[in-house]
Amino acid sequence: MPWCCPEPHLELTLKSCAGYYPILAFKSRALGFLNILYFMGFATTAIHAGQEPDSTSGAVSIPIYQTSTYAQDGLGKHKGFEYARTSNPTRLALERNLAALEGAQFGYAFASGMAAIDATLRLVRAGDHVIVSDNTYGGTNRLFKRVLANYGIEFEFVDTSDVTNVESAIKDNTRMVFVETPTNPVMIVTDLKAVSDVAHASGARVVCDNTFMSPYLQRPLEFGVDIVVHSTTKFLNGHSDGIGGAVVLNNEDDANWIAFIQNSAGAILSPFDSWLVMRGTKTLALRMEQHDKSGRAVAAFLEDHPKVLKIYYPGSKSHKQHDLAKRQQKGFGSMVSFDVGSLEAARTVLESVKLCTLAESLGGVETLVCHPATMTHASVAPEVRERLGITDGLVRISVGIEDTDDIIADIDQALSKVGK
Ligand code: P1T
Repeated sequence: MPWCCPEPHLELTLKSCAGYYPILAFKSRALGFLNILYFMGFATTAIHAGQEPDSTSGAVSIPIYQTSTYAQDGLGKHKGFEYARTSNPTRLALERNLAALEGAQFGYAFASGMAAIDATLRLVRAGDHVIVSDNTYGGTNRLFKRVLANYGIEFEFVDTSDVTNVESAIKDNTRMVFVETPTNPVMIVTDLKAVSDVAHASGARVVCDNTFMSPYLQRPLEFGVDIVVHSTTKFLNGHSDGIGGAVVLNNEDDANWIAFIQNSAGAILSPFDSWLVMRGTKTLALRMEQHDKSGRAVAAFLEDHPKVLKIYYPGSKSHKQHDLAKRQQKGFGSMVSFDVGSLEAARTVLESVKLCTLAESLGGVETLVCHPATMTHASVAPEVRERLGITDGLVRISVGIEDTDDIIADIDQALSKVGK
């Protein structure tokens, strides 16, 4: 699929001004569209967007500009950078890269996925109403219900997989619809185009947490979504060695406000962590292909396994929204959840794995297993967990990129211990 550049002539400007990269890079934040490569594929964009060789040394890998401030030539005379909370060349290179990967004009990198979501919610105010997918990452639910609700924002949690629920929840003061798709951990899929149409008809913005898919497998802006948020901690970084988050979007007014919040509240991604995420995105296309391949294989193995009561994977034909996932996503990814019926059985699986690691988080090269009810979703009310299917017997796997057969053999031997 071609990647469009709204202002093709600026491609030339970018190349001819390469020697002035930091200044140009700074301007690109304001101009936005410079960060979109012209007619390039995803892997090429991932490797090159925002990655012009360093103007001073020619370094092919963007240097880690480990500085808090920048020397100025005179009052009001500087090279586009004044203070590193506001802007940093390494972070800016990543922001341009992430924006390009989602097909957006503007990108902002934050200290964590939660910081990115928190900054995005600063687009609404006290008295506003926000509709949220009833299954999200537990930390998102906690931030909305236990923190932001104290500041007069009204949150309403609905099953966004049925667009009529969104439609009937909309009120005069609805300003945002926040969806996660597929959801963490029970993999509910929301129709991004349908929800965007309904929300836009009443003037509300749509935000999508695209962490589980990464832009390689799903690009929500193409379906009308206004803002994409990520925990870059996951597939974008891909190596389980940094916490980070991102907000990408096209609306210039909203982008200016996100930049203002980023600078005012200061939850920025450090230069080193920005560099780590850029190192990760360069191999995103390759990694996601392998994640997707092994995710499908693990899901197929679990689906037929006698000790597994239920699996949650949009790639499975038994998944209620398999057809929607097929239309909206380029693949199904590597997040698979399955129910083994009891806490005892789940504990056996989680404590018997040898290659897989029992840990929170996901999206890294190594396979991780976790117990959502007591780990990632412990902050969600027990009755809500029960209703969503986050039972004591639910196990979640983030399938890594080790050899597929080795991953399956490990899960197989762990499942064989259940009931013994
Ligand atoms: O951990 P952090 O970088 O702040 O990202 C938060 C977050 C946001 N959105 C989704 C969909 C997530 O899954 C997460 C973090 N999730 C885990 C740590 C987890 O193990 O599920």
